[in-house]
Amino acid sequence: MKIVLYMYLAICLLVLPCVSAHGYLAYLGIDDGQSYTNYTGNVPNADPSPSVIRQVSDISPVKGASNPDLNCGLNAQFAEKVASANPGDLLVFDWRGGDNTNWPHNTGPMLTYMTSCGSSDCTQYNSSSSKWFKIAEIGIVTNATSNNSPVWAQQSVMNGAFMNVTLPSTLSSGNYLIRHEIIALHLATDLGGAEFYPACSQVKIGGSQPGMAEDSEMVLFPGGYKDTDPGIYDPDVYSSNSYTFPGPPIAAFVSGSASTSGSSSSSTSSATAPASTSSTTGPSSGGAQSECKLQRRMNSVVPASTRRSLRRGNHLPLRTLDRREWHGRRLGGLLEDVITAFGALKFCGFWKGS
Ligand SMILES: [Cu+2]
Repeated sequence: MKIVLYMYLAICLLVLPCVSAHGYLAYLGIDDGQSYTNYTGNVPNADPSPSVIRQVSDISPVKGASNPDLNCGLNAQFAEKVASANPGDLLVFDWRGGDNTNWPHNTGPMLTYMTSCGSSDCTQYNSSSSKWFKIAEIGIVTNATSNNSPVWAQQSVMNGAFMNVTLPSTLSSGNYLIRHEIIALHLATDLGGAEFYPACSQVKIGGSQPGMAEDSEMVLFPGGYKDTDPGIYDPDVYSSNSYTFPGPPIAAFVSGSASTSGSSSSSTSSATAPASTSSTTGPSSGGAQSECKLQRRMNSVVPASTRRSLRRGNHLPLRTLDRREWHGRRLGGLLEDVITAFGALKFCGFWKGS
């Protein structure tokens, strides 16, 4: 067993792809029902092109709930551009692994927050003391593709799906950062093991609606989470089908808007409303989770260049998944620890010297 581990480690360190066990937000799409605009994010640490997505310095996760990088990702930089969107538009988040393959993790929730940039256009807005409100969250779902067994929604992202979130239909106009976050919990059985992947996008919301979060519904990042939160330090993550989301509740005005958009879908967009409703997560997930949708079949307005194949038949029940992947997870966790330790020893010098 140890021999296998060392061999795997050696191969891993020599052949860099194992670095891609993390990832980043590669694209943000905005679908208004008539047209689809796809914004490209910058590969972490690459020479940046103008984007609406704030570039991070590495595909690695943010570790620790009090880490300043919990705000917008590792060493996040201001982005040059601002996306235009309107209340009720569909946000389409396309997460990728570092080598541009599928997102590598399948355990843990996905959450979406927003904060106002005030009167500025967000391109120079420092959000470290800005208050964020939650507009969506999704965790364990039960649906037809999982044979009605509980499964993390993140599994579908690993399988190649986009993550869809509808902008609240009463969201007041103005300049906002959208903070979409994946929390990977495969190491969360240890305190501090959770991996945070926040990504911030700069948008300008049109219209003239009144919807805003209450002050009591808003949090700072860092500040909104604690390492000991049950949804962050989760010893039962492999044995339980229940999950407690970290952070504040979804702002009340959002769910108010959800029922409004349901009854007036014809006035918003006949193209997206049925599509997003049909991909909801089934009877057990009402309310808040219905705001947060996975795009399981390709929307016809998504350009062919951005379409990614959805692998079918890969939606295993949670417990089956646990058994099959437990060893892989333990190995992966150990590998991360070892690689981190090697990094601390300035591995390259160590390697050459030996
Ligand atoms: Cu990772």
